[in-house]
Amino acid sequence: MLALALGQLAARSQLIVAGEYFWDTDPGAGLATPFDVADLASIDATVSFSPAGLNEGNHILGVRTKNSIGQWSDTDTKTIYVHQFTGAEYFWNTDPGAGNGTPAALSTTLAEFNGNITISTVGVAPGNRYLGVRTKGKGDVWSVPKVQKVYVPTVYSEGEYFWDADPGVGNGTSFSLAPQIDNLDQEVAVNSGESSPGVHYLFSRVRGINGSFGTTYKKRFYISRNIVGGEYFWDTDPGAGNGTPLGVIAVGDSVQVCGAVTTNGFAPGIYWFYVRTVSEDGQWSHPKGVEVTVTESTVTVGCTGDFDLNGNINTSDLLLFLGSFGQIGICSFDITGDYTVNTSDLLLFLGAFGTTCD
Ligand SMILES: [Ca+2]
Ligand SMILES: [Ca+2]
Repeated sequence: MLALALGQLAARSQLIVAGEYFWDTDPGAGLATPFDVADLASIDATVSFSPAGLNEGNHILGVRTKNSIGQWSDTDTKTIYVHQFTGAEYFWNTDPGAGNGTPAALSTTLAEFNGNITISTVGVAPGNRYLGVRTKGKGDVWSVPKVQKVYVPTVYSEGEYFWDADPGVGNGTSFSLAPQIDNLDQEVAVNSGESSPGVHYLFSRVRGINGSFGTTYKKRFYISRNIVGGEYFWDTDPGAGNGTPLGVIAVGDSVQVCGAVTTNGFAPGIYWFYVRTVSEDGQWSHPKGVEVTVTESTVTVGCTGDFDLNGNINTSDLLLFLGSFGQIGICSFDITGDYTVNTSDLLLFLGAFGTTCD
């Protein structure tokens, strides 16, 4: 479409109520192609004139207006070069030569070409790129390409990850992403596979369509061990696995340990008591020690069933025992060593009832 400002036609004092235009040949006042005008004393607007049907080349455009008392203005004429477009093409970055670009469908074949053409970025690396467009006119002559810088955004669509050791770019475990531009916001499921317990590093990197993998990101993970046992020793480390075993009730990140440790036979003084645990994969922890001061004592040491440690197995012990009867997974009041307080413990307790510790 052609658009002209009509300010120059506002030469009448009367209200303008109509307008018309023609190309090349004047059909006579009132017989040309009408256009809408505002009912005003002057025209200061932009009106579009269709060049449909015109051949490429110079054409004369005639325009006139009519006032409220039916008088037509003088005809204003203007010579305009009308293009006829017969094709268009585009290219990225490097001009392959006229006629060798990617063909583009034209939305118009007429006049000033300002229509839309669809440009594909398939195969174009993200970043600032040069897009060249040219059109073909009368006689299939190509125009000089119009080249402009275009930012092709990164559209992330895939990535890869690996644990600990980089297998090389493109050799990680791949994952797909919903296409997203510039900023990523998506959760990705990661398989820890056969990773052994302990510290591991998870690496990941992503790439956009037509792009290469970018920065590799690193994240530290700790895959926990299950503790399955433990041992203790006094003062001198006999070596991992050579201590006195601990009774472990439950396995996991932490454990409950049963059993009593005696200092019977120790001379008064300061000792160090150490404990360490072992995990399911056979890894021993570093021993952890506490200082223990052993003093002379006349306190009677309890025996089986003497829960209140007073040297006698009697009703007060029975009451304590019954308070935990039926419980599972505890150390106290369990006599049989199965960490459960039940009838079998009761029978052993009753067998000792009324006796005195040696
Ligand atoms: Ca007692
Ligand atoms: Ca028991």
